[in-house]
Amino acid sequence: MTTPALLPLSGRRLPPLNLGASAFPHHRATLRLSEKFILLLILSAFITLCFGAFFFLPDSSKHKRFDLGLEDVLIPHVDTSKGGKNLGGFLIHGQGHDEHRHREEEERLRNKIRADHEKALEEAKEKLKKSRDEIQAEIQTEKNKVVQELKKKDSKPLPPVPLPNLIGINSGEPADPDIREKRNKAKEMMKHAWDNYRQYGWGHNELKPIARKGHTTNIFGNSQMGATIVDALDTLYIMGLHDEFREGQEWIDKNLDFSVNSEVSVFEVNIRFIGGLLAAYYLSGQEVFKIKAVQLAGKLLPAFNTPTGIPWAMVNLKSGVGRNWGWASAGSSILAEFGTLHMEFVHLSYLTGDPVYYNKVMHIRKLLQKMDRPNGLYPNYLNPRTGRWGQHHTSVGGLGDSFYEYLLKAWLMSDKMDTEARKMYDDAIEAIEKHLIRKSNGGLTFIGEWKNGHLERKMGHLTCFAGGMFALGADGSRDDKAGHYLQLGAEIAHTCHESYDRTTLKLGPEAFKFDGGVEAVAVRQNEKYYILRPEVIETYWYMWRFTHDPKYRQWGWEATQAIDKYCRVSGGFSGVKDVYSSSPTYDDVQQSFFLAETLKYLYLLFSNDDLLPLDNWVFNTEAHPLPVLHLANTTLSGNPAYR
Ligand code: DMJ
Repeated sequence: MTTPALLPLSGRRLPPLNLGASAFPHHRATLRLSEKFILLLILSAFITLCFGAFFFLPDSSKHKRFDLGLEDVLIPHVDTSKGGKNLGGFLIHGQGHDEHRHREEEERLRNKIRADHEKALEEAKEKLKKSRDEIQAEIQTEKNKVVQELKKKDSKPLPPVPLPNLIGINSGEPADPDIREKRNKAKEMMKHAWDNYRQYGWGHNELKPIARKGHTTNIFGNSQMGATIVDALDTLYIMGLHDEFREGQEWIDKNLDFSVNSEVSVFEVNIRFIGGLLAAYYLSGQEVFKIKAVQLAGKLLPAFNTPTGIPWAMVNLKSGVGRNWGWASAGSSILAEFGTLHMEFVHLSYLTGDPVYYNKVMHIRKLLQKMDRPNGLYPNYLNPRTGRWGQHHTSVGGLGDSFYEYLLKAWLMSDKMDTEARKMYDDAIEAIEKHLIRKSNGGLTFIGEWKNGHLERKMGHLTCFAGGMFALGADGSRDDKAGHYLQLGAEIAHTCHESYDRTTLKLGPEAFKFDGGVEAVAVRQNEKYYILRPEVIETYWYMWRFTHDPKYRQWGWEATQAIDKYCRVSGGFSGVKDVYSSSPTYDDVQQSFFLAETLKYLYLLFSNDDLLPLDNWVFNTEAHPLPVLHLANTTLSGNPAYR
């Protein structure tokens, strides 16, 4: 799923504060000070003000507050032993009361204020004497203390659960030297992408390989969450890049912090971060990944606090406040977003023994089951307040795609016990085949988009994942139509290959048409880009696993070469803006999914099938492998792990 019209990141940094040469004789330059430092200055100014007020305002205690003939005065006091009457913390004393004691009291207070004031001024002066680096180091130490405290609070020990069958983690070396070389090429590309991110973008979400600096988009919020590190971990692991894996683990252990005032996409954070952390945990056995995944999941839960339980698209990790994308039809949540949580959330319940995650996603499923579906199709938009569909648009590409994928994968992941998910998948695919899948005049099978009863004859790069999905779902299909679905998968793979082959760069456009004499070609300028997406290669890999037809490896190799030739730059890999142009310009973004998915699928395509076998592993929509949970002789909700 992609989110159209990604908004620029709204950085919320404090503006640089110019204190000038007189404030900092040794530091003439403009300094950007931390919040703490600014607070200190404000505090010091405030104390000065109080101090001044105390000395220079007229002495109010000498004035009579009430002219009742009693000439009473009000002074702050709480001692009632002198026979006075306590009125809300103030003591009323009669005329002739010991004025001496009164003055002493005043003097004592003045002295105390003077001493406090001087102490605060001294402290402030001391701070100002320190260099910028020293101040920053102090602030960092304070921050670390807080993070450690939070860590202690958050990392309650999780109950031990039996680990599922983790087969085929370190296998896959092909005997054929030619295939081995191709596999090594995928690994070398991974190393190039990682090393450059390591050098120029470390800790940022993504890399700008040409500007050679960090990059982010609004899906990750406004903080540096190291999206590329988390997304890349399992690819590094299966490629045997263990030093790089350890570097990533260390960064995550020390720096990945979710207590940040940052609004993130629930879907993206789930598939990339929770999926990535869970896969890293299962592959490596390192507890830190499981703990981080559970901490993060806890931060996403407030997104489900809507009248229907359909989550908001975005949530602020600190405040828990959620909302939807401004561009979504009638304030709706998006099918591919709230419908792509199931795999990760079931694993979270399995690993923690806490049913809360499982219940959230099952609630979504139950709600969807009850709803009317126009022509049997699921619209992309659902309003989380009213529980009603928004616009009747249906897509197997952006906004819809991974919802269908997760129905199938929920069934596979449950060791085929979750037959309810399989039924929903079968029903949905039948409706899609009837209303959305067509053959072009030139004989290419394509999946169009359904818009208010009309079929748009356009297919997105994202939709190309469906070839692999049909093949994966062939076994176990209704009416034993395995052959039919494998064939459908092959036809989609062929169409998507054509969309690559009909370009100058041999890389696929974002969307392509089957209309007005055009076949598998992008027409609009803003649909001609390639941003290192994985879906076509993903389908080649599934088709290879199920058929072993060498053409899929051949097509995968063509894509590898094209990416290496046109997207590789010295600072990493970049997307290109026009795949039909012989001198393309770069978009200067190395997407985290390039490391998580594109390069992983290429590596798997040139590996033997015993690396992460599909009977034991199910890949989430970001290509993070999660093991099948063998919950034999029980239903999901009846499994003790979920109670
Ligand atoms: C990935 O983040 C995931 O595959 C998602 O489901 C949709 N597409 C992007 C990459 O294209």
